[in-house]
Amino acid sequence: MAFELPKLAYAYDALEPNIDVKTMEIHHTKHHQAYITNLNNAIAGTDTEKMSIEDICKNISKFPIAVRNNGGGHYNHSLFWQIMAPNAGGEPTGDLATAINNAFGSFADFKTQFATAAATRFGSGWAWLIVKDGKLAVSSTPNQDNPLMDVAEVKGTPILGIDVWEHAYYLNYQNRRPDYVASFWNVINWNEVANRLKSAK
Ligand code: MN3
Repeated sequence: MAFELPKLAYAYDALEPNIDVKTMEIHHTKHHQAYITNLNNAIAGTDTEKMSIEDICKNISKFPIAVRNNGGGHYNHSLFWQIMAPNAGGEPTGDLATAINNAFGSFADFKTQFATAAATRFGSGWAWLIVKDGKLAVSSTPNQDNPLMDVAEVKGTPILGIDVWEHAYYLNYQNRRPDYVASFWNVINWNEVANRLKSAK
């Protein structure tokens, strides 16, 4: 079974004005599709075709770089589309809010750490909120790596992630990555992040 581009649960213009329609459309249909096409080409005819994308990531050191880059790209973007939603944002509640307060002191302190990780990731990459040893932590990874990968500097289960490749924001924000990160808070689907926390524990 080849990997396929997941459908979005909302329209390309649904995250306006925080993420513009053109960026969403190109990001999903061109960038994410390219990672999937290249991943499928890299694993065609091998046993890897039977593996889940999560298991591929967890064993990524055993694979060629094309699988690392494109498999990571597929996993990361699949998560990214789900942890965003229209009419979202605000602050998390319930167990997720408690876990954030326990790990970072407050939601404001978490936001600062996450935004700093996103702003200071040099070049292309991702910033993450992960579950590590049952607790929440912030990390970042280069390129299309992610914290599931056995090569990650900080390993854990990602429950929230932001794409800080220029293709994720350049049309609307040009070089202003911090402005893009600031707008990202308006589109976070905290229900999905809370569900991922539950599954990760
Ligand atoms: Mn991207």
